Amino acid sequence: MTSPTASRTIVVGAAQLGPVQREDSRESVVARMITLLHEASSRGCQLVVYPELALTTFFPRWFVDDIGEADHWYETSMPGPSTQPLFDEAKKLGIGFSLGYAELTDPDARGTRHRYNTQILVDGHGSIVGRYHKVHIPGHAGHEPDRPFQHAERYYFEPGPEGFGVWRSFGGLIGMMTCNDRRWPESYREMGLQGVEMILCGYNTPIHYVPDPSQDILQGFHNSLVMQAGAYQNGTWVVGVAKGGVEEGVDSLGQSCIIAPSGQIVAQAYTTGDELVVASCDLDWCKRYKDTLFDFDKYRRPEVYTRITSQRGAVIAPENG
Ligand code: ING
Repeated sequence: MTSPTASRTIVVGAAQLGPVQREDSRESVVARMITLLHEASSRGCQLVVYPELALTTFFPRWFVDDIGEADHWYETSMPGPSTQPLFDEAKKLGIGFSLGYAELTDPDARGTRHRYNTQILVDGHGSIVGRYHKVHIPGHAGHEPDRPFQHAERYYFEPGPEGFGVWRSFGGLIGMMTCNDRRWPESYREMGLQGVEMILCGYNTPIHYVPDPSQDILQGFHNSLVMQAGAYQNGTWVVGVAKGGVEEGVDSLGQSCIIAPSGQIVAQAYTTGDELVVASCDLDWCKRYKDTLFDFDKYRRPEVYTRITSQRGAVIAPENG
């Protein structure tokens, strides 16, 4: 138990990655991640957050008819041969990290292998203390040849069945979400109702949004809007970490940032390449919001929120009779 005066401050590094091209080996990416880890160590970080699908290029931008041809994009063990050096170096430095990757599980009881967009939380001793399977899977499931590039996440990944978790680690309550999850208020609230104090979120976000190009110019605004709102409305830190830059011809958003429970951006990337963004995060700041404005137990009215969990789509209000 920490003394009442000791602050529960975590120095966090958002380890943004620039593009990972199709031919880039996992080993070359892990080497870049270890370079960022060393910088994090020199800047006093206890926790480093890497992007979604950090180890490979964003392969859902292509469609393959036989999904087995995509198996090589997935990890079948974690750590595996290419990621063991990252685990070893982090353990040696006593730094924890969060890592996003494509997971192909072992066969389950029915012999089915599952494909998840996965994120793990590793403590400073090199142990995996949390595993999250992305809940909100955007994009499409079939080949759409007219698109300039695919976003076929619904073909390559199943939605995570477990929902959102919060883990006691780094002296606080740490949650995880991935990319499109950050656009849905339910993601933050599900963790907020578990007392979350810091949410770690990696993302790969193409600037060009094929279904509505008018949104392209707003990608940076929407990125910070949703994470700032989620942080404030749940009294939690949010760490958003991009894989940015032009990856296989697709311009992807950078703007990794660290957001306080007030909703303020306290640190932000200013490149679209490999860049470490560092902030000292006092977890006790969360109480200023959880114990006042957003005292859920005092102010929330779940008895009138029934639509939120009973409906998937909107049921449009009837014409005035
Ligand atoms: N990517 C995108 C995201 O939610 C997207 C999908 C792109 C949505 C552009 C809206 C606009 O940031 C992932 N991987 O979820």
